[in-house]
Amino acid sequence: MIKSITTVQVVRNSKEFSALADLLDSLGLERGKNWKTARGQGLPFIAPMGKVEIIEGKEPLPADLWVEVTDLDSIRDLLKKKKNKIVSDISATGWNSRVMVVEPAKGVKLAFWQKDHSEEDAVTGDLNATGMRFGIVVSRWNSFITERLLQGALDALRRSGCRSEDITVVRVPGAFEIPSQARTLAETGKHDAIITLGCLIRGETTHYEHISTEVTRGIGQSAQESGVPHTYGVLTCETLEQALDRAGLKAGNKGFEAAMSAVEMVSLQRKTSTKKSKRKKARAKRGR
Ligand code: DLZ
Repeated sequence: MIKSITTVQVVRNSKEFSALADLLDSLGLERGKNWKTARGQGLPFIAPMGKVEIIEGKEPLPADLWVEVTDLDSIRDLLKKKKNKIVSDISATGWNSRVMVVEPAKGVKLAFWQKDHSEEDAVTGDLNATGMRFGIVVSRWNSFITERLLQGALDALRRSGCRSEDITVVRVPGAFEIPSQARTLAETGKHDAIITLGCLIRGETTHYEHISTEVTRGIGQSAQESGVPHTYGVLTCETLEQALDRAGLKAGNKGFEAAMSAVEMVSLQRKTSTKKSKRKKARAKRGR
């Protein structure tokens, strides 16, 4: 049974190694376990989806590594900011996509590509947070976990282009207090989305079921009644170990994920909301 397939990209020296690692980091790929011997080093990056493609014929292939993205223009902005060498700028392919080739290390060419949106494509949110404003409600209970969630969320927002001054962080005592504060922030009309972060651990909380149900219900209700997207980064775990895994160890960082979902939801809401609801929002803003 196959467990995984790895595409290897060899670079010439440790400087190029770091340059490529920085690039993949900045694109948000998850780092795997690195290795180092007297003869070299390796660092895997885990993509959300991988495939091995066999090709035959005369189709031009300007790179060995092909990275499919959801927002090619934002990737170009990011790569330019990081002073990566763009070998060929965004251009249309003959197969309903756009492609751009970069060379982060000599001879290492990466092609970034995005499928053209066809009429039947579903409407989806983009992951570009430029110009968006976020409120983050984070609880202090189990702060060694929730602070990691907060760092993950801030990291996600900044990497997506959100300015620090457009992020408001509010701390509450425990998870139980998250919904009311989330609603208060949502009702100010100053935030495009609210990100909620907390950590409930069953073993430490006698009323675990009651609190977690109430917190989840309250956050959902605040989202529905305010019309402001809320995302859920409240961990509900059996043990501390499980919580640690979800706050940056084995199972990623749920704060990062909640923040990315918030960016996507704001973008989606902007694309799908009616003129009437946009006018209502603008009126609320003027009245604040
Ligand atoms: C009281 C309590 C307990 C026992 N456990 C947790 C927990 O695991 N995670 C959490 O965020 N908060 C906990 N709390 C605090 C409550 O959420 C709330 O802050 C207090 O009961 C005060 O209203």
